[in-house]
Amino acid sequence: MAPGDTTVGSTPSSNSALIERSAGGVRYSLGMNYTEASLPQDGVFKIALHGQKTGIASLKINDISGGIVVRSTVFMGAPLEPKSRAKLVLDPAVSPEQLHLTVSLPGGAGTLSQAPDAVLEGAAANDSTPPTTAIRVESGRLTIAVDDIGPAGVFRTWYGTDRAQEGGQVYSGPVNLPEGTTYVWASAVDRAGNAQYPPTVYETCKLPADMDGNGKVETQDIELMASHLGSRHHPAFDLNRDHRVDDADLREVVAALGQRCKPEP
Ligand SMILES: [Ca+2]
Ligand SMILES: [Ca+2]
Repeated sequence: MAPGDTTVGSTPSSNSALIERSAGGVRYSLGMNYTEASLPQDGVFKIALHGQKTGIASLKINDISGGIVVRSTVFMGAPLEPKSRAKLVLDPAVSPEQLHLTVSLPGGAGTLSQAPDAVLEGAAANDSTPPTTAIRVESGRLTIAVDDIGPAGVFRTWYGTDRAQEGGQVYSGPVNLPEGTTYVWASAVDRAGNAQYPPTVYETCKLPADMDGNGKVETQDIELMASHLGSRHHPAFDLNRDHRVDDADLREVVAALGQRCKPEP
């Protein structure tokens, strides 16, 4: 997957990165949407993200002067996996546009070099308000309206039809939904890395065991549940709401096998 060519995404309910706390003078914060490093504008700093699990991680570098953020350099969606690394060398002699985040892929599968997706200054660098989305579905056609609050500007809008909100696609204009779609989520992220969470949800029926949102409970929903057994903090899969995803939740999907959505009047 090449940077800037990301076609699959997921909601930022968790961060796949852990920062290496090696550089003095840098204040780190590992947020839900992005990992942030705030630093004074002097000296050379090396920043490393350590992949904790498969997912995407965004990195925001804040240049601090007089206690305020004067510039943010934002790298969106570096693909990380367990044991992969993303590294960045910050040098005051190098302009932010020339910086590169180098992502080393696990198993010696090479590296990706990612240029910044945004270099923001002033009010845009201090934008901390995520955009909001509104979903409209008419005759199976999806339209997403994005309301961008704050000066940074929208970076990307995602949508998906799975209840787990993991199988996202980039939204670039009205699109026909797969036949039988009864569940749609949408989320947008701005150029400062602020992502809407939780996403906006549109559903035409209540069928929680329909994990892939296609309106029917089938074996593929059992398979989806089975692949998430043992995961925590996953409300879509925790059907009996006991804060665990285990055999009890799997049994609920099996018991619902064959059920179909009845569109609400
Ligand atoms: Ca299904
Ligand atoms: Ca459970």
